[in-house]
Amino acid sequence: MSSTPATATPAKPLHKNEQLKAESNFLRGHILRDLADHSTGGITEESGQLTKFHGIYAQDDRDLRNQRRRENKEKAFSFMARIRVPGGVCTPGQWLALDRLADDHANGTLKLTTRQAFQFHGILKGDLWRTINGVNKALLDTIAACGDVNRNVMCNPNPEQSELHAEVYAVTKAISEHLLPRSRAYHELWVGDELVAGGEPEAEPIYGSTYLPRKFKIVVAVPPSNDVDIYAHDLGYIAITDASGKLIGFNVTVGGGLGMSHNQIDTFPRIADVMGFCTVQQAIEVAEKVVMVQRDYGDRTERKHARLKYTIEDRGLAWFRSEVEARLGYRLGAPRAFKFTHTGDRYGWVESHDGRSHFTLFLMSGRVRDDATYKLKTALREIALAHKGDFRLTANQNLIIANIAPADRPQIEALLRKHKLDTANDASGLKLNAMSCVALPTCGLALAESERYLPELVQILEAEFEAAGLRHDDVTLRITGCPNGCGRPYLAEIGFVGKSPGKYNVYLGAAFNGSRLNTLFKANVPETEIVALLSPIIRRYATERLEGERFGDFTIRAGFVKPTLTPQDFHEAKAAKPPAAAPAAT
Ligand code: SRM
Ligand code: SF4
Repeated sequence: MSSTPATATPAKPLHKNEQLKAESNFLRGHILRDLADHSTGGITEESGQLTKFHGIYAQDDRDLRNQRRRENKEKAFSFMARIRVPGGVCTPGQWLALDRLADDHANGTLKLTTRQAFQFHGILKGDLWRTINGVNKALLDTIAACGDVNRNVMCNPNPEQSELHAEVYAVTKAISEHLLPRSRAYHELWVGDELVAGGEPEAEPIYGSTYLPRKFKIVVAVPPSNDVDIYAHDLGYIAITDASGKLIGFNVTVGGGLGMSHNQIDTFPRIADVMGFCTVQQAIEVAEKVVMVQRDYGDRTERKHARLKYTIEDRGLAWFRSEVEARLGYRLGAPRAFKFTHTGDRYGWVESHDGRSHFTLFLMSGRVRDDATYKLKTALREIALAHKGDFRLTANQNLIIANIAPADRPQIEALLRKHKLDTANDASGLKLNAMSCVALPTCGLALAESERYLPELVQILEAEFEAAGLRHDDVTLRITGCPNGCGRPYLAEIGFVGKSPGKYNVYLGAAFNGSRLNTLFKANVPETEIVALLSPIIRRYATERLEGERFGDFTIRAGFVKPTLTPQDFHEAKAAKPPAAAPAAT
């Protein structure tokens, strides 16, 4: 097994990040030097690229940018840290530790992400070490939560099917562990007291010294729930069970991804393909080989073209499968039948067959904070103090208070009542299926508001649904502040993608079960025109829909948008344009 990527001579020069990674001494670079530099609250661009591999993003408060510029001050730098939580499972003790760290060193909020992770925002440079060290003391970490490596591995958190979940979760954890970078840099920098030595020879048997061309994401879905949005990810596993409900293996999906750039036709969201079937025992090596093929063939010259979806799009699924199979030394099986019915979460109480109870709670944008109107963080802290089971972060930014023993349920119920969380799920079908990305003020890439606009957006649209008699209809609504797709807007029945302040591209027509992308309905829509644009469609849906017809399906049947935005459409659009440069790494 080679430890360095076997790339042929590239037609284009490698992206500068490739050299940075190669010369970083396995992700150390000058991070330590930059952290010790008290003359600035930031770090260098190079260190900013490397800290991502440690789960840390350099950011600045964009609300303050203009003022700071006027005052001739440097940007209001701070850091975001993403905490890896494989499968989204954490203990009440870990929740409490993060709750405290958020108050002590970050902006006092906890953010549950669309990939079952936590984020802290607003950590000042001087507090970074204590924060990351504190995370590790809570037996969590931020390793590889970002960067050109495999990230947090997600899985369906459903505690109802507890035995199946335990099996699926075990595979999820094992894949996650197997694909972690082997470099000791993270531990030297953030965990141990010793300074970075860097003298020990190291190797990255899976990644090589330049890691992957780009980020890599893996999820495990358990039908009929597609809560993890399997088609949006580089590599996915669809759990297949026998007649008795026992896990027998997985359909393997590859090549999903959502990020795109406005007005760049060569970048596009892509639905993953089902590549084959593997047994439970084969799942880890399949992940390893898929990652290695992408390591060797992914485009290292153009980061916007470096995700696995483009490797597969350019070379074809058959080629990709045969590369993976050649490295495995065996053929993958034929995919088995499966059916997804929905992407969202199922709210409220459920009981598993062992008598334990689980409560799924809607959290707007996954943000946990205390503010003047409501003290959600305090409420969840009190629950964590009392709770003896575990917490599950969902792929929809929600929270499951899971595994409550029968004797403990009255106490949790009382706390939910006390904090009015027992009624938090009595919201409209639109709200309960709504997600946003973070966007302003922390995200450096945001073109428009997202998390801060979602409550208003939900309010104005749910009024329309309610007026049409559709308050309890589940319709997926997702918004992002830019086209990168962090809130998976291209898989929403109604998707908003930020174009510029106050303006959004509006997408319609995705499948409720996450199996079909939506299509651009109208570009550059000002916030003030959203209701006028969508209200007639909502009203027609109420009166013209067929029995059981979903909103996304209706918008297609009624002719508001074309059926789907498939890779084929992009091929055709591309064919109409002069050919793009050939992929470089072969
Ligand atoms: Fe994302 C970059 C937030 C899920 C596609 N994403 C970012 C950054 C780090 C901005 C940056 O690079 O400077 C955002 C930090 C904002 C902040 O202030 O916190 C950010 N992404 C998020 C989160 C927190 C959104 C949320 O509100 O939950 C999600 C964290 C997930 C996690 O725990 O790991 C998040 N990002 C996603 C998803 C959804 C998913 O994976 O299910 C996508 C689309 C799927 C995909 O990867 O294709 C996504 N994020 C991106 C991209 C576009 C990647 C691409 O292939 O083009 C970027 C930009 C980039 O990588 O250059 C990005
Ligand atoms: Fe930032 Fe864009 Fe992701 Fe939103 S979608 S968090 S604006 S990168």
